[in-house]
Amino acid sequence: MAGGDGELKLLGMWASPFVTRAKLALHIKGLSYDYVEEDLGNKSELLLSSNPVHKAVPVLIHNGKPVCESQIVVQYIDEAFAGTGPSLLPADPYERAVARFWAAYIDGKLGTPWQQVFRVKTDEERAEAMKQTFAAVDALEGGLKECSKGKDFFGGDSVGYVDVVLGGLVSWVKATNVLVGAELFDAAKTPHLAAWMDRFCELDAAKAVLQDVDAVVEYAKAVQARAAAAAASN
Ligand SMILES: N[C@@H](CCC(=O)N[C@@H](CS)C(=O)NCC(=O)O)C(=O)O
Repeated sequence: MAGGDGELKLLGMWASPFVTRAKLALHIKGLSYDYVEEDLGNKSELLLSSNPVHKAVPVLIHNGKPVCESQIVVQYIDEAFAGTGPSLLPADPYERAVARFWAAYIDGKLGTPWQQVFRVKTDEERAEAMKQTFAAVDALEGGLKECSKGKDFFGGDSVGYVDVVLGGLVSWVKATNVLVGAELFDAAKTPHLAAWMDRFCELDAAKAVLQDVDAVVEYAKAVQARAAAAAASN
């Protein structure tokens, strides 16, 4: 892997879908980097000083300078290493704007209710969160058609920015299917997204980087159990 453009260090946590985005982008660009696994219950001084605002992973440190927030990290990797590997963001400014729109949609409109599925306390709240999540998946099916123009990926013939942003979530999509008993990217309801996920998982970068789904399922169950125990003791 290339690494000639300075020192790259990624602060991460294995289960984080946001960290997975950064790993995917680095892999697709063919960049080598040092990976530091953080204990989010006992954050390192380096993490706290690199991301004092959010105190969250991922943080990419390039030649000593930290870049925070996964979508910004992916864009930074694409721009700072423009001459290395494939480009992620489209060259055309309008297409770039459309890609950024759908990337923002993924975290805002899809990610927000989806996270709630694991956090809410009642069955009614969970059903409402699932309803909103499925509505966002439906809209994203349209986003895939718009961005891909009928080709394999949001980026067209090859993976692009939105593919990396959504791709980071793939092991959590599969883990959600197991945990909730419903297919998030259902082949009957959202055939393009379902086919996209199968294709994405065949990429070398995905095989190298995506978390083991069973491990994510166990991790999610442990987080839920800790949250339930904390709520019961209050
Ligand atoms: N919007 C952020 C979200 C990052 C995030 O939520 N990271 C989690 C891990 S998945 C984290 O580090 N949380 C800090 C904590 O648990 O204290 C991004 O896209 O990078």
